[in-house]
Amino acid sequence: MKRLLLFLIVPTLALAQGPYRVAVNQPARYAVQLDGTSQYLSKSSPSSMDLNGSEILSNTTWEVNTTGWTLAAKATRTSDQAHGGSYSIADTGGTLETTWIYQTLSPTISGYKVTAEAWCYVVSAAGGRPRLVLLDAGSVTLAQAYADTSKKNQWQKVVINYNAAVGNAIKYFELDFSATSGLCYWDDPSLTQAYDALLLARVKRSGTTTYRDLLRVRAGTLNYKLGTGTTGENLFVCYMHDGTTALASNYSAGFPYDGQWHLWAGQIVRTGTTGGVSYFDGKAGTAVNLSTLGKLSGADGLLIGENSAGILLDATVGELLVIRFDALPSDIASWIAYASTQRFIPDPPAGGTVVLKLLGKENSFRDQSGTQGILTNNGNAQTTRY
Ligand SMILES: [Ca+2]
Repeated sequence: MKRLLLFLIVPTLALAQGPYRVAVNQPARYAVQLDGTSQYLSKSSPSSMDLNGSEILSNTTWEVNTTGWTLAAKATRTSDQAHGGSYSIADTGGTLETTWIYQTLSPTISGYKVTAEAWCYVVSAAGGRPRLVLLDAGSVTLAQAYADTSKKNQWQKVVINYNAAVGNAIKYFELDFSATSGLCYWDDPSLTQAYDALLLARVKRSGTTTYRDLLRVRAGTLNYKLGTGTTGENLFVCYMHDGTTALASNYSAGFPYDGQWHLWAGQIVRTGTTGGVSYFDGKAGTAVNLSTLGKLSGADGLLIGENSAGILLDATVGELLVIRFDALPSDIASWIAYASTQRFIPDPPAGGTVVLKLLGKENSFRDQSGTQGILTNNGNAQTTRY
């Protein structure tokens, strides 16, 4: 009789829960416990965490020649200055037609988002500014960005993030310097795809509130912190770094170090002005502008729970995912809210490609190539099943 009752009760309970659980604070199935003193996970050469595609431009160093580029009369290859290597291109101010340096893109670039950038060294500028510009086949300006002429005699990065999926095709990548007079140098131009990205982590933490890095990809490209040590110790920060500029997207309502499981998410969209958003248990923080963020590629090492300076995280880490998209779905906030109520982080939304997946069970990760690479378990961190 007891057995019969169980048969009756168990399915009834399951049905009562419905197809979707609505509770937050769902535990991870497995999790890695990091003690904050000796334990972290690492991999020296993740096969790919790249949130940019390969370089589209040719001959981006000008170390040997200027092949592939059209230089107007006032643009000259020189070894007087260089951002990378020994050579750059000097540009003296003048009319547009006398100062441009451009590369014609073949095929034209369309159907996805791009990051365009170049390094500029301003010596002097009167009546104008050095400019990076993307043009269509009719030489109509699609997007442009200027060097800051108040920053003299130093290299600065000029960045454009442009959505060629909804805008016109890019035909020309151009640097110029319309001014009455002046001198600047250009070096290391770049044009790459700019993937959107979504980071998700199921983590619980209690006790200390000092900020610690959850995920760091060395070479300063992608950084995911728990809290911040500067303005309150209780923030969740999705912190992105392109090697030059750091931009933080804060969820500042106060992260409770309450020993409960919480789902944290951060989105990276570089086009537009509201692309950086952090989420805590499905609730969105204030959006920030990431449009000046340059390339996020260049990963040469992966750290989970360590900041590369030996500062370690004290937390229990369940799932950790980084998903990239050609374009993040517009309804991503509702998907994150849904994910925050699930026992396991659900499959990525349509169009997403998982570039990092940490499973606490295996201390392993899966990258975008589908191969699974075992992380080095420093300090013998223990895995727990919940
Ligand atoms: Ca160079």
